[in-house]
Amino acid sequence: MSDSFPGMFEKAAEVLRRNDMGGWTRAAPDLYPHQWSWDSAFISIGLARLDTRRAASELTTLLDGQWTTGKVPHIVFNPEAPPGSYLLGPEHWASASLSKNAVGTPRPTSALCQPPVHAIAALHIFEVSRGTVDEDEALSFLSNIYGRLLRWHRYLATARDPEGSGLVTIYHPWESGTDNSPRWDVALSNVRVGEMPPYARPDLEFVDEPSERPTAAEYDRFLWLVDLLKRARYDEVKVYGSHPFLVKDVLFSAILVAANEALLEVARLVKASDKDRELIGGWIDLGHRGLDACYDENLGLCLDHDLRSGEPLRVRTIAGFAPLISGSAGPRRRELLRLLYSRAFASHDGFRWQLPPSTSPEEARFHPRAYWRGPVWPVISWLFWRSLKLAGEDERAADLRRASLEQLATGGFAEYFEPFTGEPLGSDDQSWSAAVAIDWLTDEA
Ligand code: 9WN
Repeated sequence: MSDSFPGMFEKAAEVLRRNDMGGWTRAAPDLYPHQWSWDSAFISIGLARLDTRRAASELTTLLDGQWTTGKVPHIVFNPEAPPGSYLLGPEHWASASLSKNAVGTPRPTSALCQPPVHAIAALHIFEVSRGTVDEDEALSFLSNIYGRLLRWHRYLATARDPEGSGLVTIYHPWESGTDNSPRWDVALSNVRVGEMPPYARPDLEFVDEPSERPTAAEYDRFLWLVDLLKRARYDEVKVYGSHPFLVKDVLFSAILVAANEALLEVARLVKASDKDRELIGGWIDLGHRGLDACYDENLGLCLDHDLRSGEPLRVRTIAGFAPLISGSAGPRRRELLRLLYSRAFASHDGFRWQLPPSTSPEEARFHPRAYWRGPVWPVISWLFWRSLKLAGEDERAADLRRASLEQLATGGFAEYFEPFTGEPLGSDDQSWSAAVAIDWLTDEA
């Protein structure tokens, strides 16, 4: 265990224990009282260091909510959460009554999805158990979960990429996991909001200032997009034909490539068929090509594409470094790293730590406190750290890990951090922040 951050491991483990709902973990104590998809994947990465069996159940309880199409819903609801504690509860989504593809039991789900970190997490759980008494059990966990992960990735490769571009289409900024990023501003501005009943904002009760959360105009659009998906009864083909927000998301797509690399290794470990392995290998190649096609020479970044307007979404955010996450950067890797560590990103004057901000501080739409518009997210730092390590950039990876741990030691396990002051923002005791701290602390040992 790391000696440099005394007591931190225990504190992080305590956060996960307090947020443990018995087999699954709420994303945060008040602001997010349910099980979120990519949160759970990160949480299981941290849990693996505490208890591999419990880490495995984090993923399997989430996958119990998987739709028959293979989609893994972005929220699996907590039946015990007080009614109205989160704006869009299960009754609003009405997933099982609107779609025959949704599972209604044991816990209802939302109808969107989030970036597929799950195969990375499943492989991690196995790797942590390697050489211990739990190894056989972890291998049988992998064998059991493999089919579900394959179906999930197949859903993304087909329903979410009918063009065969290697890039995933999202229907809502919530699917990106970077909800309020300026990445979505232009595409959202083309969404005309229709009649909607008035609604309350429980999320604003759990943060210090409204500026830490999306604005009313943004929330109207978020809710309107959900209304439209409901009207289409969550039918993918109908949505693809009529939905006003259809965007190729490069960060989601890059995480899928990294997850497919992990899935390929899982396929090898569980002795899956050659056919399966070829299929996964094909998805990886296509993903690399898709990301390569989104590279913008002028900005030196990868750009999301709005399928409705046919235009790239030109704004400098963390998503632009997608090829680093997927390992698709090839000869551009050095350039991307130079930009990541330039004043336009992690080495901006006055930043407390050299960590990647969600939006470039040189963008007009940068805001150091606003949701996904500037602050630093520890889980995003973890994704970069993992990619740096895989690419053999050991020194940079070590620096990033240390800076992140200092940030968490100073501000606690907050949801996100102001990049200049290091002030913790959003929710306290966010599960995934505690989980990546645990992984970082154990990694040094
Ligand atoms: C909507 C739970 C989730 C994260 C997302 C983050 C935020 C939800 C919200 O919280 O999104 O899904 O209500 O703002 O943006 O990445 O998974 O932690």
